[in-house]
Amino acid sequence: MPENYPQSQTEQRLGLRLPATAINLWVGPGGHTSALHYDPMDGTLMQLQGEKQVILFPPSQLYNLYPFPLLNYLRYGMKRRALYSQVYPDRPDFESFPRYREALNHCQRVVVHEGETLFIPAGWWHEVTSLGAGAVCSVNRFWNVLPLSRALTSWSKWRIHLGVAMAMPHLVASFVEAIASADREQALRKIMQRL
Ligand SMILES: O=C(O)CCC(=O)C(=O)O
Repeated sequence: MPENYPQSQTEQRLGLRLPATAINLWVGPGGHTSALHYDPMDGTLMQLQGEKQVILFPPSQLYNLYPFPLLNYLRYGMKRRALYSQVYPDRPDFESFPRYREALNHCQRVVVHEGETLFIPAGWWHEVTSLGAGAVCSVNRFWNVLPLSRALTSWSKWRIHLGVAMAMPHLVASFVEAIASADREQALRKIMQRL
């Protein structure tokens, strides 16, 4: 790990060694919600100011949470990704998504307070809501899944790699279109933001 990439004590204790991304800063008002999704990497969410409620479901509930279909990658590229659920936990539509009732039997809710770090293992679904009225601030970062056997046997992870491969034709077409467009720079930036 580079020297300028300090690891918190919690991350050390968890045995996280190989960062997969830089640190992301999340600042927003109370009431903001990051929609129910999972990440194909291990994640740590460190709370710097205010509190966040996190609703969690284990990877076993993948299909009870109705992820967007993989075929979306062919049609929309990286726009409607299969790591997002179609269910809104605070107003579930049981008629359209009946298996969500079963997922609720596996649901866990935690509140992350200032100074605390939540470890979210790869494949675990989470919806994150900032609590209170003031500004809420946290940082997260992602870690490569170790040991390798854990990564290789995770279907949640494989289906995302598969999706990215399926998005390639759409992505190439978008690049070609952007390069040919009048506002090339902005069009290219828009594509990069989605990756
Ligand atoms: O804090 C948030 O709103 C989202 C964080 C998140 O999704 C994560 O840490 O993986």
